[in-house]
Amino acid sequence: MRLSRYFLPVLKETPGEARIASHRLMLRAGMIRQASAGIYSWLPLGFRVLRRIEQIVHEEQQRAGHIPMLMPTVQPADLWRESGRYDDYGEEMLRITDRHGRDMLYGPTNEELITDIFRAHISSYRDLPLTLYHIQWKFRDEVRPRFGVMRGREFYMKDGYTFDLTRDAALHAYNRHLVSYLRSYERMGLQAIPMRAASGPIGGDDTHEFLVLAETGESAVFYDSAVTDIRLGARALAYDDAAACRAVAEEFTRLYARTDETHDEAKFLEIPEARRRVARGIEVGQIFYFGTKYSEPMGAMVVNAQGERVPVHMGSHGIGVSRLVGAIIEASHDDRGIVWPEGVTPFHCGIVNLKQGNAGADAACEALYAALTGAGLEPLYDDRAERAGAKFATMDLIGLPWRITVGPRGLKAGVVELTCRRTGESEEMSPEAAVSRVAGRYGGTAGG
Ligand code: P5A
Repeated sequence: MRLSRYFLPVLKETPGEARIASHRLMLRAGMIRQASAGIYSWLPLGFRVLRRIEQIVHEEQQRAGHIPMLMPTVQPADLWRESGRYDDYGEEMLRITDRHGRDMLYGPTNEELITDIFRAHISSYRDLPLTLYHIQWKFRDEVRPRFGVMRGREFYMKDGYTFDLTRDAALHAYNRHLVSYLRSYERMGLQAIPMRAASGPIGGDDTHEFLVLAETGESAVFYDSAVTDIRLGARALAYDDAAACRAVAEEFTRLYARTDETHDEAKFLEIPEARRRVARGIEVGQIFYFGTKYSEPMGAMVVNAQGERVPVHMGSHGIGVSRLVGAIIEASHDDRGIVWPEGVTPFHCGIVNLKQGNAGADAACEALYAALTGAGLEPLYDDRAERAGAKFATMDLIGLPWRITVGPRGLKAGVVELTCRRTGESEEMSPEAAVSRVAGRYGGTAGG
């Protein structure tokens, strides 16, 4: 993409309404624009990051064997009357009446709708286990929408629903989700710690939230600092193997880590004092096992091997896709702007032409652009007739991991400058070396 033809409305001034870094930076970098309280348009740069996060979530869900689909945003109230949640959900639910006077709602979540689909089509244990998921906009009329996309009213969520014959099988599905979520967050350059939590309006007793540690997080968390040393890394994951999934889940949930809703001071005090941590975190996902809470009242039954009709065991599992954009920035920025992890960056590399209009510099930038594109990367070329300082400030603000700077003086010596956004370190090298260095950083993930 050439910046002269792109739509990147960066703001010079820091917007007054933004109280945390991620909100400020998303507005300044021209990623989002508020349409109404807690409701945002995703401008091109923000949309690119949202799509990359969504893509990682799709890939990891499908790697775990989960099946993508798409349900609507607007749902009939009658389904929610069957589960009993139409009244229980309260004022957070946006209720709508259509022209025929029918009660509808903008979905805050989809347990009822998926249970209705299940009961219409599945009646035998032979069709289990089944995990269906979608990534779709949700609406919750939060009392205090704030911090930009972090606590929105309209927000983008991946929500998956599991159907199993027994509690044990449903717990395998729970653990499988736990593992696939850990892997997704790691690919986004984030550490999200699973913490025992409360289930709220979704229900059930078994639930974990995934928290990214950040001072600006809305949740108070209590944990053993040793949990922050555990990583999945590149290990092979056998998603169909219940024992293997359980082992990974236990490894990550064995140590004390809880939100304030389930905090137990006596247990906390058993942690060696030097490892006790009280901090704040951003909730980027939550998994639930709630058994037959929806299947029983809604009649989602299967016939088991003994010929009996039994309610199916269910769980639901969510990732806050739009919130993650803010959470990643909260975890990765400096005074100059965003520092994107390579896994989610909107463009793989920036190209800065120090002397636009200089034939040699222009040609070298064009050649770099072609070579990077040819290597499967998406560069952003700042080809505007701006001074160098302004170009650097924009690149730093939007946070691309790598920048190649091209100027007539370097070109005379046959070199360009490659700069790492995170460390600020620069190195001179030939244009070919810069391209292969950047391409090497992205390995198999380019274009993803
Ligand atoms: C699980 C999937 C559920 O709704 N039903 C379907 C279950 N869980 S949840 O914890 O309530 O939401 C899942 C994730 O969505 C994000 N989230 C939000 N993001 C932005 N703004 C909001 N107002 C908001 N509310 C929830 C969180 O990341 C949460 O973990």
